[in-house]
Amino acid sequence: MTDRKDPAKSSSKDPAPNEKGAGSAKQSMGGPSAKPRAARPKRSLIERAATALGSGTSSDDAGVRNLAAADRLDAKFDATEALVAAIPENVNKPAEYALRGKVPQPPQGATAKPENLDATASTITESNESEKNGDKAAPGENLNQGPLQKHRADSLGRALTTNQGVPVGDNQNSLRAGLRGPTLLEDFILREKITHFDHERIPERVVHARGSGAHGYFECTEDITSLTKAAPFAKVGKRTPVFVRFSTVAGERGSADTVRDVRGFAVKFYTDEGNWDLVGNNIPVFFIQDPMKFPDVVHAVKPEPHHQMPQASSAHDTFWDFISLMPESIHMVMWQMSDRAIPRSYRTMQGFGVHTFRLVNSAGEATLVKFHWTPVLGTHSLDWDEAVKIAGADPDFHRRDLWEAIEGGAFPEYLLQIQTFTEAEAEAWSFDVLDATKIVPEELAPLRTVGRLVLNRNPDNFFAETEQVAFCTQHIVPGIDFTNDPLLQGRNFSYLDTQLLRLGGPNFHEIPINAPVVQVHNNQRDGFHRQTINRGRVNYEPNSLAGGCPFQAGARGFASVAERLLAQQASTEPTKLRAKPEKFADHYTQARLFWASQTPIEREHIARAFRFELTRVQTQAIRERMVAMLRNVDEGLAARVAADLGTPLPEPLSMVVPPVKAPEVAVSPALSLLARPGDGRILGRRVAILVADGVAGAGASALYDALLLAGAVPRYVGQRLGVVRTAEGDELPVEVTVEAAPSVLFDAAVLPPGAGAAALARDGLAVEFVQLQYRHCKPLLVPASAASLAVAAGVTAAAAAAAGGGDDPGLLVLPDDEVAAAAPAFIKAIAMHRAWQRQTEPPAV
Ligand code: HDE
Repeated sequence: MTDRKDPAKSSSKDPAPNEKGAGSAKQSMGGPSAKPRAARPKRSLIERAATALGSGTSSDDAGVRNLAAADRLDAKFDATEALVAAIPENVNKPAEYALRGKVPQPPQGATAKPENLDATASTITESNESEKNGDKAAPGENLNQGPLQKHRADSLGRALTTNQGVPVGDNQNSLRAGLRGPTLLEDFILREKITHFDHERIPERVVHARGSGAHGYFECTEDITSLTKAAPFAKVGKRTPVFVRFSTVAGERGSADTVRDVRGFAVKFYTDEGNWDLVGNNIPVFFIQDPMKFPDVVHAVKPEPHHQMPQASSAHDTFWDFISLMPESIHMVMWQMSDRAIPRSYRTMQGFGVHTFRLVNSAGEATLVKFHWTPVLGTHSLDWDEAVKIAGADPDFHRRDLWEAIEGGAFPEYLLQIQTFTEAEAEAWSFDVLDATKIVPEELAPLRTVGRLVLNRNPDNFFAETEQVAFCTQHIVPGIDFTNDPLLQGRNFSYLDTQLLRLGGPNFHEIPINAPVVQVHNNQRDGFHRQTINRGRVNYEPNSLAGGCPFQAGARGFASVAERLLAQQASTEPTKLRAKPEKFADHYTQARLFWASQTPIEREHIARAFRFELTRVQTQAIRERMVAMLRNVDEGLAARVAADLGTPLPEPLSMVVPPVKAPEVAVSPALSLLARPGDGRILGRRVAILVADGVAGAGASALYDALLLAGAVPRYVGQRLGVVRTAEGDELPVEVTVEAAPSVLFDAAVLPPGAGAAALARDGLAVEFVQLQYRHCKPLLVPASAASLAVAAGVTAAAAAAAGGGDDPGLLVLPDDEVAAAAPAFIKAIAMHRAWQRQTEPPAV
């Protein structure tokens, strides 16, 4: 056991006393040695037997039992006396006070070891085992922790039972008084089943209700122990289990995945020093600067309260009314109108911790930090027209993509990158790092890769895991700390509060997906749905009746960074106030930086997104106010949106302070979505190979195999399920149809080589399939023999390319005999994601 006075001397990491062969309380574990006990009066046999029946022996003879119990109670009594005496006083009390101006360090709690484990037992009858009771508590162990295995249920070979374990004989008929008689209230089996069903739902999350989760691990890849002592970074190569939940923000639990919205990227690290939740988004800034405004921004974006429309969309009056009155939101809104808000996949979007946090090393030194998750497959998004159509064709598009990628072994992977900077550096910048509407440009603090996140296991049960997982920003571990970002401070209150209601009380940490993998020991007790059966009579600290356990961890425990708050304040500033610092008042500099850093096609998409959203707004004055706000970001953008809305250019909105004259960074290429094309692999990309009778089977199947080998998901797409006859006289299976799996569900397409194209050119659905592949700028492989289908779809560029013209890198027009060998070039085009250069306004097809 550790020395209370010098915890640093401890060789053991686990604060639990070694109970195996428990020593005497007189050999106190760091506490002063026990004083000799005063003689005590013997209790009468009757007195002792009253509490001891059945204890210690299972003899049927009451006399034998009573005698055994009496001896054991005596021993318990003696051991308790010794244990309590081993802690003669609370020696740690002085360490709670700053005496003579010296701030104390919390010491480890005083503990003593019982000479007999009965001393801390709730009851000496605990050794009476049964099939239900099992063995008594293992000393120092909370068996609720550890792998999820013990919580999984599998019904192979089992009969149906009620929740009480009673076998259910008939699961088809309720109990009736006669064949045509009324159903009986007595039918407890029916009532239990229906009641449980009626209570199956819990309140959905107020925001981020729609989500998908996966298990995996975080692996530390760089030694940053000089920056942080946080458990996941303890050693290069160390793996920490994680559960990740991706989500949309505005929509309800059953809403579509591909709506224009911010995405949640929440990671729960089950570290060996407790759970750390990094609850981030796929956009590095937020709408507001103060938690006071969170209910307002969420109310504004949610369906309007009178008619509950629109679902999962910001394209309505209340959202833009609010935003146009909240210039601090403009930076976030620029990101939200960009393609970042319509990701291709959870596997191809970034994640950000958003707030500035602190890393703390073992010497207690703190460094400011921003967290970034970067997908190794690159950042890729959908086209807006495509996103809208996917919402109908497959509302589970992102959920399915994540699930299938993991099932198929294409494990999603992200790098953890950090930006670190000192308080002095932050002080010198023109923006405030405590303002969640601002980024720290990479030019000022470069990204450093420190680890990787791999998602390699789908959950067994959506509700038990993905729905019940409870992320909380205040779940941090030693080595990580907060800053005074007011939004973060507000979140630290809000997340606990929300889980209490959503998960029905204060024991949500015991739900298997939320339970840490390390031991949990404290004196919190009771409450709805309590799972842990705590042994003993002690539920307070300090105590001596349980040998001081569980004890305060002292230097090994979490300690907040000792920040000098007053030093940051002007001497005239009141200590308690409601106001924001001056740098928070600059709302436009970074919105301009974002705009300046976008490529032309990204700018085009942003302008169109503003047009779409504001066209849906019904109130002209709100549209105008938004355009007036955009004038402060970019005159060209404002003029374009005004023209598209058919509205004259209004006066710019007034600004609280002018934008920074010479900002540290004017253009940051890293802010472009296209700056991270990925590692060239096409894992999980869905590729349609259109087929019809007469298709050249050899070419089609060679491509199919090559795509499969590259980790993509090729599918033979036809008009009807079944088979098509190939030109060679074989058969190819039709796996999906153009009706059930329309174009928008595929990243690329191959038109059928051989004689198949003619039939498809007469099928409106097949023609539309090709047309939308083209409109959405997806790679298209067009064998010369399929030119008729391309032309029917209006893809005249294919004809041009066939004739030797055209410079569309996504359009591969080839002689039929080159199709089979075209796989590498086609895969390269798919890895490029989209041939945006093809896009015209309005769309050419
Ligand atoms: Fe959240 N947020 N939030 N948020 N948030 C919730 O917690 C809240 C904010 C984020 O997959 C809720 O369990 C307040 C920023 C994610 O389960 C709730 C404020 C960022 C998730 C809540 C913010 C986020 C949530 C709803 C302003 C990006 C989903 C249900 C002070 C860094 C986590 C729940 C999951 C969920 C409150 C602002 C991200 C109500 C009060 C900024 C990814 O507690």
